[in-house]
Amino acid sequence: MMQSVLILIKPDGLKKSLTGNILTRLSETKLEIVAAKIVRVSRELAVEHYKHLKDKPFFDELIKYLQGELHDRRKVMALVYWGKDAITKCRQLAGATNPEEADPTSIRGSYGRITTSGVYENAIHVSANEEDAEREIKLWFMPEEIIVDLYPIKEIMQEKRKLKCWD
Ligand code: DAT
Ligand code: MG
Repeated sequence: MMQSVLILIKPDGLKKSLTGNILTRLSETKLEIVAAKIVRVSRELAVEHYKHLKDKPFFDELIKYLQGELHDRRKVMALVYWGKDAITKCRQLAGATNPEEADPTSIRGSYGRITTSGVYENAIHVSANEEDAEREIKLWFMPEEIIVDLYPIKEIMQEKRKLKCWD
């Protein structure tokens, strides 16, 4: 089944200079990258992304982690991969959520750790299923930032909207 999936290289992955290694591992899937960017993560974006975990005791630390406050790297790399069984392939390569339980050859098994305060630093986010993928891709990307039409769009006219452009 053709699927799209949101991948985030989290602040620990960036701080540890793992971007290249992680992208190399993901390239084993032969999936196509259809969107990519570096994002400064607002609290609102982080809370919306992880809203299914808002009642967990680790939620506040998790939000700080995604925002880069634990690593002094206030950015993540966001990508959309597209292709056959994209979610299954990327989840498999990423490994289990808990990096100590992840297959040691997986991305999280290789590069993740649990901090002394109990945060799972697992280097990478991968959407868990098609419903999550659609919600997350729409949260992190505008339609024009993705080079293929993944989901239906509508066009709206917006006047008096302030835009930054090159001088
Ligand atoms: P996944 O990232 O594998 O989809 P998830 O959506 O259940 O897993 O959790 C999102 C993130 O929250 C996960 O990458 C790390 C953190 N997390 C999950 N369970 C945790 C726990 N028991 N203790 C600490 N952090 C946890
Ligand atoms: Mg998840």
